[in-house]
Amino acid sequence: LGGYMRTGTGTEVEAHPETPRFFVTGACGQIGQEFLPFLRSKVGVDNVVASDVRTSRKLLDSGPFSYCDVLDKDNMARIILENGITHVVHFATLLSAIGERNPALALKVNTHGIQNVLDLAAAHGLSVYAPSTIAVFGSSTPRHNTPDDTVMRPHTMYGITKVHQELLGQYYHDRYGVDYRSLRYPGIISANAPPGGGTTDYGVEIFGAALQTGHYNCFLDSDAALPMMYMPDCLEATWQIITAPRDHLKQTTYNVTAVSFTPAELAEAIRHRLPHFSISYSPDFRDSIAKTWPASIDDSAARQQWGWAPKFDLQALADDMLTRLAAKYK
Ligand code: AKB
Repeated sequence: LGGYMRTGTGTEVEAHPETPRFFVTGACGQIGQEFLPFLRSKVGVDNVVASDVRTSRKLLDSGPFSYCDVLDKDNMARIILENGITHVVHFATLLSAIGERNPALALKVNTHGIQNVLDLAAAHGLSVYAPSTIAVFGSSTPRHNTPDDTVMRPHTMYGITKVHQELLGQYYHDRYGVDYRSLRYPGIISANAPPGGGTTDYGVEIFGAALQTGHYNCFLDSDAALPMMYMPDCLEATWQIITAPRDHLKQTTYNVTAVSFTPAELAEAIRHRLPHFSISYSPDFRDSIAKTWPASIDDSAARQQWGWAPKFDLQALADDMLTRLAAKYK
């Protein structure tokens, strides 16, 4: 990563003549809106061009922004070339639940978006980070401690497009030498970013409901165990894979996780702080999706090869969420 490549296994950075310049797609989305300020704090505001098909005053005031529909390759090429971009962070995607509501759009945006990014990366020597997801797995995948390399036969359009992304990223890496890197995100929980239309959104919604009404009606069943991660860990993991020395990486895509829990276990962790909190269950189509995903995943390769180590367990995550949201609602 040019001037920001981590040296050895440490987190220090070394100088490089070429200043890395980042282009972030989907900057208004769940991960994008938090990764953007995090990345700018690492590499400098002006070295990151944010993009999306929507924007906000806050985003426009925070640094460089360009309108970009990831389906429009020519516009993407223009932004990349005019800004001397060296790295693309590609977040623009339709998640699992929203993707099932509009599979045709999910197929188009998710597959053409990554193809455009990878084509431009091959043509202009760019590095690419694009997250994958636990949704690449399906009901024929081992459900517990799911390894990196295993059966990938997903049941959602989102999962299918992310298998396509993983294979395409590997192909462009092998065939054209594109430095393509990816993490399979579990459910991501954040006190700042609203959930983005996924199956794991209950893990964010539950905290707002707990503080505002003391009750949450969950769209997953009580026993729907899923791998999860708190946003600060997600930001760190993403930065670490982007900056990992290339020769440490033995694969293009890695499982990463922090904790696995069920809605009932999360409710219990909330009750440590809010003893009167109650939960009921009205499972919908998202519960059927969750039941085809791993209950836990094995991220030992990430831990061994580039030093991944999450900081937040279930109780630490719940406590921090409640503290932050309580301050926000004051
Ligand atoms: C979703 O629920 O669709 C996402 C994911 C696990 O990729 N949060």
